[in-house]
Amino acid sequence: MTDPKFPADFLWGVATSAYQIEGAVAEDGRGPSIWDTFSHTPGKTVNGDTGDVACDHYHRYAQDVALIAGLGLGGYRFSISWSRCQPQGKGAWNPKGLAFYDRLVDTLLERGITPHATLYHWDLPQGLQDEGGWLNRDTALRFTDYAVTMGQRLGDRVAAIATHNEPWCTAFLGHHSGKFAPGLKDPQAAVQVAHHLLLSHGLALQAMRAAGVKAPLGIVLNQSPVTPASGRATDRALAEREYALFVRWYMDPIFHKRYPTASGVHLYPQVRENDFDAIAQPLDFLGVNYYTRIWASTDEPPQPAPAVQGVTDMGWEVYPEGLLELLVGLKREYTLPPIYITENGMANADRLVDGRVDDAPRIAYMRGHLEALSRAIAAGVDVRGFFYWSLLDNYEWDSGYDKRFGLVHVDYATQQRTLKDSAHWYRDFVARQAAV
Ligand code: IFM
Repeated sequence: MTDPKFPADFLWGVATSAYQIEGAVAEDGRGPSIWDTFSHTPGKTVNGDTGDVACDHYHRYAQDVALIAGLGLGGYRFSISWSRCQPQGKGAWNPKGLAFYDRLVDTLLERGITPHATLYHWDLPQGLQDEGGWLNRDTALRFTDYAVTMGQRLGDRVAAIATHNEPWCTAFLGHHSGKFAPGLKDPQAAVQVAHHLLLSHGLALQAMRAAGVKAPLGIVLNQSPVTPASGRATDRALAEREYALFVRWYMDPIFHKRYPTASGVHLYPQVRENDFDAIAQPLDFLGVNYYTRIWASTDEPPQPAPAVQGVTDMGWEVYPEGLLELLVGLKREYTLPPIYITENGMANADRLVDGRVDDAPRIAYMRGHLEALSRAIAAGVDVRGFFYWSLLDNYEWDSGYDKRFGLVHVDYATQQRTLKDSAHWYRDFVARQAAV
């Protein structure tokens, strides 16, 4: 099989996030986050798993950076734990927490790996949650202060700073379905939280630029195309509504200074004058996380997606063409900045047998998505890099340690790391790209 061919300067990387890998939750002055509280609440996560130890990356970061270097990758996307740097989310800073990210960034640079930082990957300091969390508009101002401090500290050494990772998840899973921290179940709260997240993004971009932060600035959104289950008007209307809520809700305020309207969308947040002006800051890049498509069926029970290419261990349909459909659709609808695929990957029921993990389905998933991505680039979408999710098996939120997304297998009892077959495949694929 011939490889799809990517531009010579395309950035190949892997991604992680702080709470999912760092552990060391009570060390060196880190304050608690909403995920510490949530994961320690009985019944919220599979097996009651928490991120207390996770991959122990806080202590093993140099070994993990060496793994990335060994794979021949040029990029690493990580997130910063706000409460490690500013334990209460406002007020005093924690020198030891700040020093950890200095060390991480410097170690990456020594190894020739380009750091891409994300400021917020769902772990709000618990102190701010106690004052209302993202429902409190003031949190957007606290986030702006945090962004400026981190931007000034790291902005001369990282190649990108994203404000938020997947605000849909914080808003919807955190405040509507209640599956994620802080576990609220209030649809009106969810749209208000989404608005405050977007506002915080825009205010942070403005403030970081005003403070002279040098790194390119953007946001990371989880996105999917939506396929109506049939040609029926009801399914098509549902598909339009789902796309409005999942994709346009975050794109339209940034690119068009408004929330989308679609039939059946009836919840809107309170928006103050000038909020859209604040939100719609120019982006230096857009991060797109793609895993699967959404299937819109109004049948009762809803028809499942055909999933002819299988499903992952999360139960998500494998649908690589969706990445092409999504990107081409975005390009048609918005004036896009350069794009990075900041996450793409699959959970697989991996097993370590005699020192080897045979994860052929992951290799097929990666190959399929990279082919789709190369077609999107050929269609004119300006994509600059790809980060596989994730470097390591890690803490998959409410699914605990049950779901394995890593290129590298982690034995949580010993913290032993073992490259899976997919890691070898990715390393060879990237090497072949450089060789052509
Ligand atoms: O593990 C998550 C990550 O934190 C955000 N994007 C999706 C991944 C897989 O569920």
